Amino acid sequence: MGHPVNEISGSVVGLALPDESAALHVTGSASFVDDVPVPHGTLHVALALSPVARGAVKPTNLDAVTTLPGVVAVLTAADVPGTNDCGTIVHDEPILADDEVAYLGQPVVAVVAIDREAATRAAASVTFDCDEQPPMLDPREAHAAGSYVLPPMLLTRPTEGEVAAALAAAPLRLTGDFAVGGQEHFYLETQAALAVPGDDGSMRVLSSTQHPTEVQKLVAGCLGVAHHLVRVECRRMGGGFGGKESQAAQFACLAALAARVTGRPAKIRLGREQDNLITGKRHGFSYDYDVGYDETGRILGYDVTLVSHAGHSADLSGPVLTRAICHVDNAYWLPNVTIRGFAARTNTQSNTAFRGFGGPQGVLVTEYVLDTVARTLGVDPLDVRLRNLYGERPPDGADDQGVETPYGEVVEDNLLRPMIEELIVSSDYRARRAEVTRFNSASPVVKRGLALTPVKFGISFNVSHFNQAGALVHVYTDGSVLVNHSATEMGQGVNTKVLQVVAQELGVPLRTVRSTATDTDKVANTSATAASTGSDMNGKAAQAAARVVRDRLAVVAADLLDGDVSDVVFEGGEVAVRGRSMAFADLASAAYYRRVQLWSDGFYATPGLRWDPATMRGRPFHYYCYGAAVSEAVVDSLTGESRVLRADLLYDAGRSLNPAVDVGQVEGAYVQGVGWLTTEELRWDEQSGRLLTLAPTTYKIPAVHDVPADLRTRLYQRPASADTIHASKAVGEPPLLLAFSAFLAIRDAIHAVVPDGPPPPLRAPATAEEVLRAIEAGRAREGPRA
Ligand code: MTE
Ligand code: LUZ
Ligand code: MOS
Repeated sequence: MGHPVNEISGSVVGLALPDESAALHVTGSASFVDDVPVPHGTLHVALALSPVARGAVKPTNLDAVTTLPGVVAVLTAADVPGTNDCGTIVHDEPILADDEVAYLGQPVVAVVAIDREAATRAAASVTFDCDEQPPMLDPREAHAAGSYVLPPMLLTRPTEGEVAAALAAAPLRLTGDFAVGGQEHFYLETQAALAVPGDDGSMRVLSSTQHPTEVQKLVAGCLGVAHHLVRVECRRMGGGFGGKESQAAQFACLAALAARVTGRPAKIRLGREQDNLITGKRHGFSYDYDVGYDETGRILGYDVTLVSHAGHSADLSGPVLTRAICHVDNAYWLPNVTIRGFAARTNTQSNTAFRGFGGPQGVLVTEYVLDTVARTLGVDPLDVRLRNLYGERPPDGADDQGVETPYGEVVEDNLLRPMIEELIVSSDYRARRAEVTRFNSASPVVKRGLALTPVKFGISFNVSHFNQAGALVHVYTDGSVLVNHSATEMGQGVNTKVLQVVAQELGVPLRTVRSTATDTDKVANTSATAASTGSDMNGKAAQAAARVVRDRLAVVAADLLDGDVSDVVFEGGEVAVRGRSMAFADLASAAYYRRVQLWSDGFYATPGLRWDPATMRGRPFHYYCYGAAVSEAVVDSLTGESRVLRADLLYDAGRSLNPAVDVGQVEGAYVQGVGWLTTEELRWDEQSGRLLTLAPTTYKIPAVHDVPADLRTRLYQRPASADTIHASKAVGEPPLLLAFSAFLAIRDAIHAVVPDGPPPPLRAPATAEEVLRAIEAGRAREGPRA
C-alpha cells in the first residue's frame, strides 16, 4: 500500500508524519490509566451486577461481604453523598441502581478492597433477593407498545400529505422492512479510572474518557461538591470509538465515591466481560420503508420509519437519532420525504455513541432501498445511485436535481459526482462488473459481487453549543513549546495534528512542540472529543493561541533585528526580517527579559450553525465530508461464508493535515464498518435478557485476516471550501460508511446465486447464517426449479 503524501513546501502541516506517540505504542511504553503508578494505599473497586433485567433487586449479604479478607468498604446507592446520577443529557441513569434495576448487568454494589483480586472475589460473592419482572427486550415490541426513552421525531418535506400524494402518484412503488444490529466498541483499554482525594475536599481523577468536563461535572454531582474541586485528566485512551463519550463517567464516579468514603485513592478497571455486560453499544435500528420511483430508478417519494434500540435510558439516543434522521438522504436528492424516528426503551444496556453516531444507521437504509430498487428494475445499482445524486451548484439546466437536504441545509461544495467518476475509473468498476458476471456464470457455488457506495457526512455536533474548543500554548525561554487543548487522544491522532498546527504557526520543528494530558484545570468547560470535530476545532483554537504569542514575539524580533513587524518570518526554528535572523529560542529568551507574555489561550466556536429541534430544520453542519468506495466480495453459497477480496477507498479529507494519520483513519474505519455489517452480532438470551456475546470467542471482531488483501486507499486532497484549519476536513467517523459497499457487494453475490426473482432481503450483519437465510428465501421466491 503506497500512501500518498501531499507536501506543502517548508511546512509541517500536510506531511505524512508518524503519530506523536507511535514509538511509545509500538514499544508498549505508552501509559494508560492502569499503567500510572498509584499512590501508596490505593484501593481497588469491583462491581456486583444485577442478575435480572427488570425488577426490584436487594443485596442480602453485605454485612458478610464487608468482613471478607481485604475488603475495606461496601458501597450502595445510599452511600452517594450527592446526586446518584451519571446521565449525560437526560438525568435518568443512577451510578448504582437503587432498588429498581433496568437491565441485566446494571451495577448495584461497589466493593472496595486492598487489591483488585480481593475486590473482585468479594463482589462475586454478593447475593441478591430479586423480585423479577418480565423484561422488554425487543425494540420492535417496545415500539408497538409505545415505550420510548424520548419523544418521537418527525422530519418531512414538503408535508406528510404531499409525500403521501407523491408516493401514490409514482409509477413504481416498493415497500419493505430492514434492520441492522448494534456493535460493541471493543476498545482495547476497558473503562478505567483512578481517583485521588485531596486535603481540601478536592478530587483528582484520571479517567479514560472522551469527555473530561462531563466526568468533572458528574463526579462533582456525585460527591456533592463544586466543579472547581474536581480535576479530571486524560493523557490518552486505548480507543474510545464513542464508547467513552458519555459512559466513562459512571466508573469515574465509582472510583471517586470509593475515594471519598475511604479517604484513600481508589481505582477501577473493568474486566472485558464486565465491560461488555455493563456498557452500551452502537444502536441497532429497524426500519419500514415505502418508496415511489420511476423507470430510471429516480426516487419520487420516500417514507421511512426508523426505530432505534435505545436500551434502558436516554444516554445520547436523542442526538444519535437526530443524526440518523439527518443522514437518511446521504448523497441523494429526495424531493418528497417523510422520516419518522423512535428511540425504543428496552431492558438492555443503554446504547450510546459509536463512530458515525447514528449517521451510518440513517444512511444504510437508503442505500439498501436504492439497491433494492435497482435490482427490481434489473439495472446496476451504481446507475440508480448516479441518477439520484444531489445536484451541483449552480444547477446546469439539464440537471433538475435539488441541492437542499430534507432539514434545509444546502449541500455546498458537492464533490460526489467527480469523486464517484474518479473512483469508477481508478477501480476499473465497469470492466470488473463484466468480469464478475463472467466469473459467476462459470462458478455455480462460489459467487462474486461488486458494489460502489458514496458517502456524504455532516461535520459539527448537531447540538450546536457543543461546537466550541479551547487551547493553551506555552513558549518557554529555551524555545520549547507546550500545547494543551480540549480534545482527548484516543488513537485518532488529534495531538499530532494540533502539534503540527502549532509548529507551523511558530515556524519551529515538530520535535520542539509537546502535547500534555487533557485536563479540566487547564481548559475549562470543554466538549466531548466526538463528532469528528477534534482536530477541526482544537486545531483552530491552538492556532489562535499560537498566533497571539507569535504576534508578541514578532514585535520583539522586529526591534532586535531592526525591521518591520509585518516583515517578520517564522520558519525552520529561525525568525528572520529582511535577511537578518535569530534562533526562535534566543528570541523567546529575549522576549522574557522584556517581560513579554510567552503563553496564551485560544478559543474557537464553529460559525454559522443553527438548529431548531422542534421543526428539525436549520444548518446543523459546518460542512460535509464526501467519500466513495468500491468493494468486491465473494460468497460461498453452501456455507454462507463471505470475504472482501478488494476494496478501493476514496476519501475527502480536504487538504489533509497528515495523510499518514488520515489514511490510517480511513482504513481503520472501513474495517470497523465491515466488522459491524458482516461478522459482529450481538445476541441476548430471549428469556433473561443476558447478553450472550461477551467475549471475542462469541463476538467476532475483524482480525488482520479480515482486512481485504487488496486495499487501495486514496485521499482526494482538494482544499475545503469552508473555513477550516488549513483547508483540511474531518476524518474520524465518515469513512466507516465506506463499508456499506462491502455489505452490498455481498448482497450482489447473493443475488447472483438466486437471480430469477426479486432480490431476497438481507439484514445486517450479513453473517454466514444470514447469507444462507437470504439464499434460502431467494430460492423459495424463485419457486420450484424446472
Ligand atoms: N480512531 C482511533 N484509533 N481510536 C478511536 O477511538 N474514535 C473515532 C475516530 N477515530 C477513534 C478513532 C470517533 S468515534 C471519533 S468521533 C473521532 O475519531 C474523534 O476524534 P477526532 O474528532 O479528533 O477525529
Ligand atoms: N452530536 C453529534 C452530538 O452530532 N455527535 C456527537 O458525537 C454528539 N455528542 C453529544 C451530543 N451531540
Ligand atoms: Mo465519536 S461516535 O463522535 O465519539
